[in-house]
Amino acid sequence: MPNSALHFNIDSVKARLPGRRIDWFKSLDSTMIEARRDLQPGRVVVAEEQTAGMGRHGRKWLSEPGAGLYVSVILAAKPVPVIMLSLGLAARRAIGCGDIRWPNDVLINGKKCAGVLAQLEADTIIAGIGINVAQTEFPDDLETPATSLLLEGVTVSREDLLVALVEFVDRYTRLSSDEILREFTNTSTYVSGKRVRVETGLQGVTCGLDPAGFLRVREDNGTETTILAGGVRPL
Ligand code: BT5
Repeated sequence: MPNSALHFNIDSVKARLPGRRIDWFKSLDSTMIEARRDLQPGRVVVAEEQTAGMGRHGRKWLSEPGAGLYVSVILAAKPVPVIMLSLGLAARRAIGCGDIRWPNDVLINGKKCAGVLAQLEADTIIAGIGINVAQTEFPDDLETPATSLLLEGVTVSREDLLVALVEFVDRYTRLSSDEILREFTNTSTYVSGKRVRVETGLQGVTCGLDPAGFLRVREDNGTETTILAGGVRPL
């Protein structure tokens, strides 16, 4: 187990985010489940480990104790697709490098080091963000090869990363839709000119975002489709 597991200094995080409600847990099933217990906008739920970490569409998120950042932030509701993009941007900015695979996986050298899940709950959105920080290995049967910041030579404490993440989530979720779409388009190599396969099986070249933040894909026969659900994989 990485040393940082023994020393997560939640007090230093709270001191740097004064006035912010941050609930830290040694172990949770999922920060998404704990967040649902009290949907106070702005509340941050963090766990050292998750025993039932969630991915999208019922998938699982590996949440090794002390090796990653497992966070949920409660947001006042906004249009979901654009919020999804803003959360990917926030995670990438907190990490300080990487590409974003639409809608919001952060990849470093083509490997996934952060994932985002957003759930609508009453009139809020629970934004769940997982960042791989200090893992030294991953199973090889994951959908996309995985990596951690440590494996990629990015050195950052989980405390600094959490403070940056909360600040960037605040900043990006306050931007207008146009600003988010512009920044996402400038940041992600997946927005245009990338040959991809969509989870539905459709294949083509990406050709921009629609005004709601959905990805457009042009098939070889010229048909353009808006991808409303499911991820994309490079071909
Ligand atoms: C995601 O799902 O990428 C969203 C992950 C969100 C995790 C956070 S942690 C805090 C909060 N509380 C939770 O319970 N969840 C959120 P998706 O795109 O469906 O990716 C899941 C897939 O990625 C899995 O099916 C695996 O193949 C792979 N995977 C699982 N754990 C991984 C990890 N730690 N790093 C990289 N890939 C992983």
